[in-house]
Amino acid sequence: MLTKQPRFFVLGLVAIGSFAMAAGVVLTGFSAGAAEEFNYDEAKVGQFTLPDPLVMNNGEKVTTPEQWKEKRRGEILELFRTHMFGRSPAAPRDLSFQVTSVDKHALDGKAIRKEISIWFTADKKGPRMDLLVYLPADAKGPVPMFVGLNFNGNHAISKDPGITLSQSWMSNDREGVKDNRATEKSRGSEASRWAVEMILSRGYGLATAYYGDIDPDFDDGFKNGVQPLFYREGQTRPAADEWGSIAAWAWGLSRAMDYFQTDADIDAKHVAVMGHSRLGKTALWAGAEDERFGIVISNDSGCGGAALSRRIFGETVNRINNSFPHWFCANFRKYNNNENALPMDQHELIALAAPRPVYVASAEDDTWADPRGEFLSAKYADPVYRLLGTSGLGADDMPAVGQPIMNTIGYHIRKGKHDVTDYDWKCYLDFADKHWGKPGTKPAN
Ligand code: GTR
Repeated sequence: MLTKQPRFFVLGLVAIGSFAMAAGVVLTGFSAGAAEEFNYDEAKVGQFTLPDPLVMNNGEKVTTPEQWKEKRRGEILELFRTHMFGRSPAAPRDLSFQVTSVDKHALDGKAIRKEISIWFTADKKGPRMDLLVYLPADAKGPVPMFVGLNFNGNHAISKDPGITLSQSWMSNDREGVKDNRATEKSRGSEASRWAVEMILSRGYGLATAYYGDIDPDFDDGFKNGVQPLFYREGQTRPAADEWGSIAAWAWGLSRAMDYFQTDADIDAKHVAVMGHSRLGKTALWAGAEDERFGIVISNDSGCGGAALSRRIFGETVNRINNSFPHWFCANFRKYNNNENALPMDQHELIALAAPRPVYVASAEDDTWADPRGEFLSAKYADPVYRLLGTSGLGADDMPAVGQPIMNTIGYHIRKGKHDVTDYDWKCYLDFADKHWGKPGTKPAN
């Protein structure tokens, strides 16, 4: 048993694998002087000691599922709130939903498409999140779902001309965006990352919203986005332990879940939350904060997501806090070039999904996200999953490229770059089928 090995959390050097590649491609465009902000050399990873998820803050060992559920899980959640993502408010009392469109013959009759506006305040002043929902047209009952935020607006996930073009602020470097607003040219620009027809043909629904609806992704001192809706009198920005943008995006996913619970066409007990990259970090945090998500999926989430911070490989804490000062809470900056002082590490973020199925996916060429660090997080979450009576990850070594592991913790590394591909989606669908049973059949467990 891993938990009985005193040296378990002391990790040594790991061999230079196929993941250590030349930094050139990834680093293009990075500013001069950034040389110490990242590392691609396994030899420099050295030794580090991970916090043990099964030891309480007071040093007591966690030996029963009850201790995990009643004490330790809450402790770890608080560590991530205080030191990394920041604390988010509870669901607003005056949340409201308005179904703005329904088309029962979308995608050549294959789908029902709905659009729902979600307001966070009673007076319906912005910001507002627009949710796009696709359901298989032939569904016999409430549909299990995948939900995730998108980067370019709902209209970008498919060429479907019936999706309302987003009106929200968008970065001009996104395809088809002019003067910070989407144009018709951006329709379908993110379609390769959303296997809409595959998902529907497997009997699942898909829901998505534009992440910028919740909090535009730039550092404006938290003047826009949802944070100001919750400021105390006189407050002008979140306190050092209050929500940054990732926590806000995750909070938005929970508001989508609030909606699912009101929609009889949706099986809200079977909703998998999925996200890519910064939105993969977001999916992990959403799954940690909100146990209504039945499966949690991280696609290439890297630093601040699935990758262990203490490996200091690829993107580092210092680098991410400097590039994206608004993503995490201000307290996280204390750990810039100081990863070993973190009272937690990312394997414990994976463990916060326990005992629910969780899937971590990496890509071979995505060294910036540290595939090995992502795998090791999954591996070192395993003792928590085992304590809770599940099969955990059930693997000590990284699998070969294209050989997914599908236990209660799933993991794969596929060939290719930082992206979401049909291969990734096929694995997520297989994983959901395995744990929930194929839609329309009796659940497997
Ligand atoms: C990168 C960032 C990563 C990842 C990625 C993305 O610039 O360094 O942490 O989040 O963006 O979201 O695409």
